[in-house]
Amino acid sequence: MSSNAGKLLDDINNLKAEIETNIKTAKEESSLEEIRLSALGKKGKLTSILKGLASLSPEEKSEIGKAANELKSYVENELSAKKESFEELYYEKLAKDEWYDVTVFPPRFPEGFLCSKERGRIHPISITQNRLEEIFTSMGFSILDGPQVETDFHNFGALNFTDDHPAREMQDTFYTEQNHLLRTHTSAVQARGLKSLKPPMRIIVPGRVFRYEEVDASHEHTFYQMEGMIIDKEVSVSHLLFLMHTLLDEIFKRKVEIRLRPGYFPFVEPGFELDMRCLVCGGDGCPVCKKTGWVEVLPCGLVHPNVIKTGGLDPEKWQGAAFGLGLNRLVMMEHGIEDIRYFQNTNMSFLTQFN
Ligand code: FA5
Repeated sequence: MSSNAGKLLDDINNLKAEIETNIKTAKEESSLEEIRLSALGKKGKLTSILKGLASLSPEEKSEIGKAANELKSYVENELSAKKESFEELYYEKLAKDEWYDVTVFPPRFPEGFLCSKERGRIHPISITQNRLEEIFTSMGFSILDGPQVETDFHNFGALNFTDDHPAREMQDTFYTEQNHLLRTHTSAVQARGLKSLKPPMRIIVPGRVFRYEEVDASHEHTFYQMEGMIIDKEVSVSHLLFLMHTLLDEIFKRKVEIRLRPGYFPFVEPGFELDMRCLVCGGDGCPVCKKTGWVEVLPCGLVHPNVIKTGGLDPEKWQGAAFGLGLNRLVMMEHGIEDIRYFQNTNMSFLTQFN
């Protein structure tokens, strides 16, 4: 190797040692880019070393070129490893500085956190939902969950809705750009339960649902329901009535006036609407019951054979009953709450009344 080539090789090795030290002693992530540019950038040190290539033989050029390429990939690897270690340090520091124990009262937040010192409360809808979960699990029901962003199939198709059913239209349903939708009812989890569990089965599905609604004293765009479904060899309307009476008796602990009337839902046959005498006005008429004295809270029915079939079961062998409780409205009846909008308006003087 000529002395010129030897010198270039030495320069490359010296540059490598220099970069190594610079990376090791770097104090912050932003200096890594400076190190890269000063070594490998267009006007960097490697470029000026490689200007000496012109005077070398083709064999020497290829040898020095190889060493330069090795240096480049070595530097890139070292820089990205150092970058990762900076990120790790950043998150370790964040976890240490911003850690606090949420179970300690009064809360001790890191400096700079703006937070009320008041103890948190359970939302009135959660209180009633928890009680209902206890009641139904004590009767052998499992609690199921499902996605809030659903497919058309689970929300409508599997529930025997025809393609032109009005509920699919934009007035009622929020659609995403990818053609998914925000589930409009907890019945969307019926098909998931039928597919994933073995009959006989008893399930409840508490959860949040969404509708493109005009909001008023008894209608929200985002509200809570609790689905109930039983699948067994022989299921009748009396099973359904027993479940609904148990539910209402346990929540209200007194006789409440109800009425059952025919109701149409494509996924049940026969279908019913269960209304409660409005407990906000005692039945005299108010904005919650729209001056009728009655509030729709608990539609229900016997599961349609098509739904059982789509769920993968033989409707000749299996029958079902289902209900879809409107949780917000039930809680309104329970506490005499005169406007559904209180539940979501984060008004502490409302929210702190319940526990
Ligand atoms: C349903 O959603 C059916 N999936 C219920 C069902 C399940 C029927 C199983 C049969 C078998 P509906 O649209 O009526 O039905 O809603 C059920 C309940 O949710 C209503 O009775 C009411 O209490 C409540 N609800 C409906 N829309 C709203 C709203 N915009 N705001 C608050 N509560 C509502």
